[in-house]
Amino acid sequence: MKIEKVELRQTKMELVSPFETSLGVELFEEHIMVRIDGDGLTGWGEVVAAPSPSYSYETLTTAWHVLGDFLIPSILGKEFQGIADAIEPYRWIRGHRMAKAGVEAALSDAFAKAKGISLSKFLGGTRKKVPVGVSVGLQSSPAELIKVVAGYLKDGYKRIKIKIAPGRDIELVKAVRKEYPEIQLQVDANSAYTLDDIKMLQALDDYNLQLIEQPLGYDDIYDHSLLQQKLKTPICLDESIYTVSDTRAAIELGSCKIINIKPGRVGGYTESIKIHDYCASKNIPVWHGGMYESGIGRGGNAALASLPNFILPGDISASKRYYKVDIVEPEFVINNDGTMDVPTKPGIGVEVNLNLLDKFTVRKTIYS
Ligand code: OSB
Ligand code: MG
Repeated sequence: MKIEKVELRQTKMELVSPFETSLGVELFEEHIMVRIDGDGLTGWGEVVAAPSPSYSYETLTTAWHVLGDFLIPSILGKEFQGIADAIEPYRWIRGHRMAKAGVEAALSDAFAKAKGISLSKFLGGTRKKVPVGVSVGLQSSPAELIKVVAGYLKDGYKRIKIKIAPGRDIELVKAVRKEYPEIQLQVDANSAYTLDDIKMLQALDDYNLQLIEQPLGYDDIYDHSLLQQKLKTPICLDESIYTVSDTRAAIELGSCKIINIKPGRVGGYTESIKIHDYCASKNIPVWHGGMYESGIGRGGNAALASLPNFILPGDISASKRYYKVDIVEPEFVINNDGTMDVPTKPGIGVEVNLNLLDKFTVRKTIYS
């Protein structure tokens, strides 16, 4: 396929409810949509960088810069046989994984469409439905949290993840467990604690949590190994894992028993699959994280999560859990059994609604 044109759009979509974590509060989701055209085909990808460098050092501005000045010029006008040679021209760029992942997603969508197969099949997925859960932000009180969780359980979600932060942790977990002794429950600290908080973290062992996500430093692997030795609950790393090499270090050191994979965080599907395969070879389950993607990114997430070692439910919720209207048709929905159907049509398997996309676009540049 020849890469004839690339379009970048920064979008701004209002969330149905504010999302609070230990990193701050979000009311809108601003991402960059990548559209790649060639051979009469169109591929779509989503760059999950945020306005500020909080979850990741990347921002909308750094991603736009790296995309426009380095990533897009490296592939524009060139002809590629497949995804392996299409990502080669920009492999020299260090870091900036969210920007790279958006490009690899758009390329993969286009290549899958060229073959007439779903992205799931293109990536090596084996399942038609994937188990999904919901990530619940910090709420104003334990009572409010119970109300919100009740709503999601009613919607069909079988796994609840709650965000925790210092001073807003054990009592939230206690309240949810009291109300729902049996549900699959996990917590995400987004790096809010240190080894000095070991007493509180050990107290979480009493609540039968599926996992504790990223309790310590966002770039730490070693301290997590010390913590895991002192906890019964499995630690799952999110922020600390960028590569299969990080994954190997974390598993060999005993820093975690579970890995969260987000293609944006690790630089695309190719690295995601390497991490998935390595974890499978070590009997380490993985699950698919989320970055509040629009339907464009969500289609890719559902496809990747259909690979066999994505064992635990993903943070891949229905479109309406995030947005009043999504920019794809059909929107993503959840089944009664807590699963989501993996799209079967070619590529990401959903159509982008260009009118709606225009409505949410705040900045656009075309490269050709
Ligand atoms: O830590 O998993 C996280 C969203 C943005 C940044 C980081 C995280 C999250 C989520 C949301 O937890 C998951 C979702 O998309 O539903
Ligand atoms: Mg997380």
